[in-house]
Amino acid sequence: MADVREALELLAPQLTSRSHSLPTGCAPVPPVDPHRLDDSFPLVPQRILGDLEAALQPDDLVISDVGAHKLWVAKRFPARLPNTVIISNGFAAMGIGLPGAIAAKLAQPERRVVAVTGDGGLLMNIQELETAVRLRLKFVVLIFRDDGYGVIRWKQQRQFGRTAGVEFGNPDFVVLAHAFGCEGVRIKAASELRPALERALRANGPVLIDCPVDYRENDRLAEY
Ligand SMILES: Cc1ncc(C[n+]2csc(CCOP(=O)(O)OP(=O)(O)O)c2C)c(N)n1
Repeated sequence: MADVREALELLAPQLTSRSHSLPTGCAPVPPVDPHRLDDSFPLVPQRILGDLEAALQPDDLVISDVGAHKLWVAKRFPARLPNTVIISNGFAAMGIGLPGAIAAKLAQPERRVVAVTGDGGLLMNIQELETAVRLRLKFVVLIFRDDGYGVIRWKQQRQFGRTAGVEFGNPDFVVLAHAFGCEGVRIKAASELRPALERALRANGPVLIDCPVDYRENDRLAEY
């Protein structure tokens, strides 16, 4: 605890300037990740994001909810143009993905939009599918489904060697989508994802894609 002004005045003289090795505007180019071609099922996060990148144009919009999927988007999904990857950070409120996609389509109807979300975050605001259907908005919701609070499960396991209170049962997302009057697709093999994304991006209304994910890959998040 300290008085902010006093602390800053003491710290400021200790700052030294640092030279940046990269010119402004350039990011280091990450290595090509071989897991982007992984055919295993449930899908690894790298494969899901690789297929998403392949299905999208550089000016399409990706909006991420909060959870392990967000860490993957933040670290491994390249924003090819400014303001094309929007992430709930800071207070990091779960549940923003689906309403965020609705807001994006209302603000910029011509843009193609994909909300990337965990099953937990999606279920916090699933009622907004009614809004999307009523307003006839076209966008895709890509669910990283792991039947639990993935990032919390991962952190508990790393910190305590066990988990508690992080598993839950999901509704059948395809049936739920139909109940709201929109399309729902379940991915049953890695090869199905990219064509499903491409079809969903051409659809006439919101489409939910239920994509099972293998979060055992999360430890690789620290690799680069
Ligand atoms: C409204 C809200 N409640 C709780 C949290 C804490 N929290 C952050 S991530 C997370 C779990 C996310 O689970 P899920 O949406 O299924 O995504 P996954 O981690 O499985 O990708 C929780 C509970 C939060 N950020 N916001």
